Amino acid sequence: MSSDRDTTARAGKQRDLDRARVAPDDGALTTDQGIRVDDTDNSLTVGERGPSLLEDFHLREKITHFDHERIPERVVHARGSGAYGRFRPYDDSLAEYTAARFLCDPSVETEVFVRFSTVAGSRGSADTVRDVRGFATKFYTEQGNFDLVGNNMPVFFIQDGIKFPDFVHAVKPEPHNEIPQAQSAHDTLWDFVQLQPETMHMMMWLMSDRAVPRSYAMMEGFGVHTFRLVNAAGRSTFVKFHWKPKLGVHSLDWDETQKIAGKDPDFNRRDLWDNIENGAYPEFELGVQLVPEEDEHRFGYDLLDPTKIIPEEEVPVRKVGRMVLDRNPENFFAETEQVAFHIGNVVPGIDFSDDPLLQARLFSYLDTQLIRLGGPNFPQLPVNRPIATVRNHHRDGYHQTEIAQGRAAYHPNSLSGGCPALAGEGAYTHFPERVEGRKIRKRADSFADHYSQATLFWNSMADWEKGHIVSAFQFELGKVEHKHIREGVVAHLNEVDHELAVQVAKGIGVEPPKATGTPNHGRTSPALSQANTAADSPKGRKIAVLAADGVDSGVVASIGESLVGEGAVVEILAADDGTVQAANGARVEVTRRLATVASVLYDAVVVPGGQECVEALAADGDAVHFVAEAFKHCKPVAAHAEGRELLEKAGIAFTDDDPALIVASDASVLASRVGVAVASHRNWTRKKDHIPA
Ligand code: HDE
Repeated sequence: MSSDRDTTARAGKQRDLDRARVAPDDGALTTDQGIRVDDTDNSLTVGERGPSLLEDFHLREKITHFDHERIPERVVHARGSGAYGRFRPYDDSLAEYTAARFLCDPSVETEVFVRFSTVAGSRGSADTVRDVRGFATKFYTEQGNFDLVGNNMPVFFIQDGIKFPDFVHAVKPEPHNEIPQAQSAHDTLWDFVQLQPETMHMMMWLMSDRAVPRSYAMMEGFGVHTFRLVNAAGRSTFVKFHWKPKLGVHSLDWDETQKIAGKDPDFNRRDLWDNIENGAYPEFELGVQLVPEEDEHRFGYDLLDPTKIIPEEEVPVRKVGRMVLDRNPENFFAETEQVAFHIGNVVPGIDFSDDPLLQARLFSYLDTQLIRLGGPNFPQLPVNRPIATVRNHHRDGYHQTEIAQGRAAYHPNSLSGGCPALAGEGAYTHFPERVEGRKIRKRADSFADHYSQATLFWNSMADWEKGHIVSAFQFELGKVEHKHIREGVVAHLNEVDHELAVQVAKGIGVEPPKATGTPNHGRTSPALSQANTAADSPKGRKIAVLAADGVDSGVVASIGESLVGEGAVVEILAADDGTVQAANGARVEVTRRLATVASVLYDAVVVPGGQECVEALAADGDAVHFVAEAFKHCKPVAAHAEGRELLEKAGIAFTDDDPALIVASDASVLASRVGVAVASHRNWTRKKDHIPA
């Protein structure tokens, strides 16, 4: 392994970005033409109270630039957050399957830019809405840019890209009144669903906890479609791409998500930013499911159908490398907004399949950037520029920033010595797939099964996950005004699972189906359940410690000592900013005023002992609510000594079978139990319905 090369590769993209970085300096203010300006607060007017003059070039330029600051937001995935990072394969084992060097040379570290997003909402919408999350990665490889433009769910709503405008029109705010923002709970989406049963598998995912991730660092990513890996000898293997988060897959409580949308609409964005600033870097492993060409038809579903997964139990996910996100962008607009992903950006060794959704995407991504970024030169933008050298005869166009020298902008030429010459070695070669057939408009018969994998998903859920899914369907359909739409969806659910349909129907005033639809096949895929995910690290978690005068500072110290080193954040919350006086006379620094935060912004709450402190907290409605609400959202709630009294005041009943309800009189025991509980995320089976929201 060559460390010199690592440093060069690592520095490659960041060094390239340096060319565009403009640091603030202490020179004088100027216009865009470099004219020095001594007054930017007063327009040029006739006398003190007279009209403004058109000749005021500084006023005109300043206002004009401002008037043109906005560009169209993305038509989908408008709200997003980005970060830079690096990827390295574990070993060279993929060399047998692909010529893509960044996937099989462990001495190469490839820089990446990742943008996470929601799909339906506008650029300013809240982060924690029920929605799919985009997970798009740009690898700046030595062979050119490779974009893996995935989602946090492994299937999609439709099978053919020609339906995409219909689907997006249905899920976006309704056209007559532009309501609701960033919500799927409305008539047009569910109307589309009930008329288009190919959506059913994806709707199961969308109604599950996957649609409300706790953190971008705690969700899986999927390339969705079947792609191809092609090796140096030209042999193709089908592949599905996966991102597996090191922290496991964890989600928010639905009631909590709605409250966060008001308390901190930037919740996931802030989490990503803060964790990177704190050094708690999000980490993902890249996984692949490989299917030899000759096995294409051995599954009971079509590998080209994007509403199907290959269950991990059927073809294991092989982990081939690791990605770490370790650097925040410096300018949101320049980087996160202007980044342009394109599923067609592939490097030698990676190719497409004939999935009709994928094929339509190959058109859409380049097309959309032309309107969004205003012309064909967006690949020159700093965040989009490859580190591989670009040489071609493309010329001119809006926002051209390069000065292409020479006379010959055509091929072949003799005036530039024939340059750029056609690549010999290392050129991209399309896989010579053999295809033949008649031109027709017809969905393949092999795409006809819309229910059995929806059933597989349902069967694989833990009881608490099933409960959340039923509640989600009831919530969403409960907002649908047209009864026939509610009925239509229930009829489809009856084909997924009878019990599911009956439970949903009961909550939404629809007659439960009497007869079972398609019988449940009983198969499961345990990998689909979040109950089986990793839950062993408190990294990136936020723990609230409530405090008032008289607090036991030993508990505050123990919690900090045991968790901060593990990458968690501990915050001391009190009625006012400043300090509180501990029982031993020490001053304890307050991180935030209680009134500026809420329990929904934390993963766990700790109530230290100290009689005076606990009495003060018990008299403070905000503190009592904080504890009750954390308990309701199934979070670890911990009390030291007298702290228990606050929990009782909050209506919490103590049971022995709740590992996330912690009472201890020894501060270090308390701290270590909080650490374990917060790593385990939530006790989703807790009985808490009696606690008011
Ligand atoms: Fe996209 N999608 N999409 N999509 N998509 C866009 O491209 C489109 C689909 C995904 O952070 C747009 O630059 C069509 C599946 C992500 O900048 C647009 C179809 C998956 C992002 C577009 C799909 C995705 C986009 C809007 C059906 C998961 C955000 C802005 C044929 C595998 C990328 C843009 C970012 C963005 C079209 C379906 C993921 C309009 C036509 C399936 C993560 O080009």
